[in-house]
Amino acid sequence: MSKKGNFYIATPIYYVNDRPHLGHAYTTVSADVVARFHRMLGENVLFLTGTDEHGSKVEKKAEEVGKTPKELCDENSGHFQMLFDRLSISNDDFIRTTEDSHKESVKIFMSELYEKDSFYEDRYEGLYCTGCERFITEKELVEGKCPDHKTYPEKITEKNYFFKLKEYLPKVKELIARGELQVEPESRRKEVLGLLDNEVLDDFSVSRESVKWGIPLPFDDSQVIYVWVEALQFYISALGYGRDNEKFEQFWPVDVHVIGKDIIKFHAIYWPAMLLAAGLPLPKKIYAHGYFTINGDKMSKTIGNVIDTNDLIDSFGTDATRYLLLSQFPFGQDGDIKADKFIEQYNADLANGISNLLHRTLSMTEKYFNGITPTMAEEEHLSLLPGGVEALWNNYKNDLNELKVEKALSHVTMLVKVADGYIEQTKPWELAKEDQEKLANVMYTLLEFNRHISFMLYPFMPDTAEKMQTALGVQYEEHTSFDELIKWGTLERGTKIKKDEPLFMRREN
Ligand code: ME8
Repeated sequence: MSKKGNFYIATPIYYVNDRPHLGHAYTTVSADVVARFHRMLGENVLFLTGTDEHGSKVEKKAEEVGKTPKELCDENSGHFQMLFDRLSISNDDFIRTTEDSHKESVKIFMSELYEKDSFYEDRYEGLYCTGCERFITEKELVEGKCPDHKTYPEKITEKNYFFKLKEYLPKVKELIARGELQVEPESRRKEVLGLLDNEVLDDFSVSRESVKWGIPLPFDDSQVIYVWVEALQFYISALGYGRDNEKFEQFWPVDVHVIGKDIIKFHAIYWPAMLLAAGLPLPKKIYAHGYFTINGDKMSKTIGNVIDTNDLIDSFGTDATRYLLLSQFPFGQDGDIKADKFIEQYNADLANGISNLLHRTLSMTEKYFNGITPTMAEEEHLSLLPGGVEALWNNYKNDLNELKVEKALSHVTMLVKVADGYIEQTKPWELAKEDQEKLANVMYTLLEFNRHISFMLYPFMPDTAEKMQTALGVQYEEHTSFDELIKWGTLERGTKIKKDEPLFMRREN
């Protein structure tokens, strides 16, 4: 494929105080879809994820379970990496903030801000929620507790260095309002602009005196860098910031940060302000997706409805897990994961849908044309698909460019339905008795439908897409351009198909 420019996408780096959960899988699979789509467009993609390993949350958990922080980090970071492998995440690198290279870049960045006079020293007295890894105000508390973690915050009095956030807020606001720094979806942009309008944000502390598990401040080693301040810098330390600027020059600014809505303030306000202070370009886009519930309830250990992603993969396989996760509700909104309907949906969309369509198509090609893709005499007029596949591809492409992940996936389901309807309408088994030429057109059209489905599926279900292409005898050449690949009628006539086991077998409840 010809390279058309760079595309850098990153997920948050996840805390290692525990093993990964479904929320981490959701964000990472979604970002993987976008990364794979951009590779399909022929772009030079850099896709990063990783683990956020310092701070009091990890320090405390390690103490609780009788391990050193590093032991806990190694163990849980390993669980993240294993899970992402099992989910076919195509990340180009996996960054751990305990790596020396990250520490080195962070020290360089912090020294830079120090030299630019962006910090000042002060004593701080306040409430700290370890679960959130942030200071929390009295106003935010519900019955004295953090509303998210249902725990009492700690009262902290210590010497800290502060970042002059307020100096940069007008500029951040202006850039977001002008759309130069895109914050999406619109509801999140409004939320961020609201925060900036109400002037509720104060300078924030960039260091902690009482925490030991972290990176020391380069200009005062009695303090470690506040975990959020350090974690955000992963997006540039991973590019070799300050160490080897070649990759940094090539990929910064990031094209999109894909995050959950819980951490929008850090990404859309604090991070841009820190970059402005350092004189660096800002991210092009920050996209915050919604939070999900499971069968209508908040996913929680107390309710006992926590779904282990590994169990889902054991039971449905990698690609079906990816499909089930992404097809539930519009990306960007809050939604419900209807786990009690997984089997029903798996049977309807995957076993009876995608898998059955391919299997029927291949069986009929074997039966009527000895397994050879027939020559099409004339192009079929597809009344079921106004505008043809071209229009569908345009919508698919626009949706993925706008990160409407679930909407792009719905075009694939739609195309399967169109193809099923086409079989019912044309009845190949009747044509086989009376009209060979028409039968050849119909079978070619069906095979070509399956080829398009396979390519549309690729970002979502890469292994299934590959199996479909092997079955159809399609060679996916590196040099094939996206425009070529989405054209109608490029399936080669005379190709031998390879019918194998169905892609997805029906499952009993
Ligand atoms: O915040 N629904 O890490 P974290 C959807 N280390 N997504 C969810 C979710 C849910 N119910 N629960 C979690 C951190 N997520 C920091 C980030 S980045 C420089 C540092 C996802 O382990 C979502 O992406 O708490 C959310 O933003 C992320 O997990 C939080 O992961």
